[in-house]
Amino acid sequence: ISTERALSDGLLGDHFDIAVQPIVDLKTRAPVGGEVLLRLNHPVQGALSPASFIPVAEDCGLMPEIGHHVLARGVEALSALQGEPATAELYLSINVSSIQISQGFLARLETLLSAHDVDPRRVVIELTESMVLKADDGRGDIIRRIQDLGIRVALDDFGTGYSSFTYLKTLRPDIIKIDRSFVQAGGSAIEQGAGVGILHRLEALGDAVARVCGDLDLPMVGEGIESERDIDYCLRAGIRYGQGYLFARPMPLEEFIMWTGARV
Ligand code: G
Ligand code: G
Ligand code: MN
Ligand code: NA
Repeated sequence: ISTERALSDGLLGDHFDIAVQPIVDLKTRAPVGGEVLLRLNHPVQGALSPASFIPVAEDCGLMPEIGHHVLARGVEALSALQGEPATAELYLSINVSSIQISQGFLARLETLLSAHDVDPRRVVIELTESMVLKADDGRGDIIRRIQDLGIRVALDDFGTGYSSFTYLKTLRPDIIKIDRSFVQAGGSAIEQGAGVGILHRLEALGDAVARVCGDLDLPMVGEGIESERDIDYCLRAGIRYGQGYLFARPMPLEEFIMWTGARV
């Protein structure tokens, strides 16, 4: 069957789920939050990767509905974390696709937060820079109103687009997520036999990105931390927080609550 069909089956049959990956303070290794990641477990096709089905969902118009589902599950997850003293302070970072950002999104988010009595300061909305945020298309205003509620906005995959630095001015994010290509170029990639020339170029670009964000006092989260070398690089570059397989893979919410509860 087609991916489009699997997506509509997924919505009808409630086969979408979320996984959560811990985000830690790289100095203490204590968890500070988690990233909510969408999963689709199709009864026939098995687990499908969001990297492949999200573009299809956007093309066939199903992304808003899938996005609403993730948002609701993310806020419910925050409410569950609030129930345990050990995890009540953690934040969750929810990926939002550009086509979801509308007046309706803002209203929905506010309704969810008050229905579940969740503090907006524990919500991070993760946007990718590859979704072009033109200052004049109205999304910039909505993003500012999201921030006015106390919700933080993170810029994902930072440094991989064409105009990264201009986004810092137009969007004014609260958190920057440093793409794993930079983290690993400065850290573990050399062990994995990547070419030295490309690594040096990536490392120089990563250093520049980290320096600009550091100068702006923007907290940074290093992605794709797979070895101690990646942690060392992040701390040298001023990247205080991180996520990656070295700490934990994305996991079901119940596991995330146990994992973080045992470590905070
Ligand atoms: O979890 P995984 O590495 O398979 O995710 C692959 C890609 O899909 C990542 O780029 C991630 O940001 C994106 N992604 C995961 N969950 C969501 C989601 O709920 N909404 C959107 N828009 N993107 C997501
Ligand atoms: O940037 P984005 O939101 O797409 O990143 C989330 C994706 O990164 C998820 O698909 C997650 O599974 C993946 N991921 C998380 N940690 C690691 C890691 O240490 N190494 C690699 N290769 N991918 C990771
Ligand atoms: Mn992300
Ligand atoms: Na990313």
